[in-house]
Amino acid sequence: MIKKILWILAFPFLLSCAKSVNSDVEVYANDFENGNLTGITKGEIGTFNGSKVLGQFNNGGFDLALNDLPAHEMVEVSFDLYIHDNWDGNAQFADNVIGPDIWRMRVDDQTYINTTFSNAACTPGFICPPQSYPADYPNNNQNPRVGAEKTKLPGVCAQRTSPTGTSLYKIKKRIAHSSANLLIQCDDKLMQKNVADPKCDESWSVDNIKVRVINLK
Ligand SMILES: [Ca+2]
Ligand SMILES: [Ca+2]
Repeated sequence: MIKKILWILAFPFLLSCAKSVNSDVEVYANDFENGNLTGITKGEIGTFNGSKVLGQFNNGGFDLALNDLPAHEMVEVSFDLYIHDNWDGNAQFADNVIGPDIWRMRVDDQTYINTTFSNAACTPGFICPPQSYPADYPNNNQNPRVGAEKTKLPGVCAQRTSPTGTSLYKIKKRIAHSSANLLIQCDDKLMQKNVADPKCDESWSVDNIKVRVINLK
């Protein structure tokens, strides 16, 4: 009888051992507070609003490579995306002097986000350029800051006033994926030809990157 009870108690554990991983496992989490750039190329640590972040970027970006992942069917990639200062969204007028301001995320060389953000102040009497997010660029026109989790956080550039400051977007993508290697790439194609220091006019950074691997069975 005792043997039977032990077997019943042990059975779920034997079943879980038969699986290669649990159903949902966090394999990467980085808030950048300790300066950890393992697996990241091209990125550097900055600060924003009292927190360490990856950035700020303008005509740049970062790669995050993860290897030796446990067996899985999906990955979930999530992070905070800060859009700093005067992004111009879909703006294409005046010979592309100020836009479009494109931001992209690719996973294993496949594009999952190819969008624009507008952080324009929308002052009466001035053109208020739309953004593509949460849809992709081109052919989508949303109001500035649609989909943002927070707006009017501080700006990053002391030399230039930014009435709209920084907008925070929560990015989360679940992707069918089974390879043991994962390459996440985020970059921008920011356009700002009419200022001496474009990075001071518009830039971006990320924080709290998390990657989970998921089995559906
Ligand atoms: Ca941080
Ligand atoms: Ca611009």
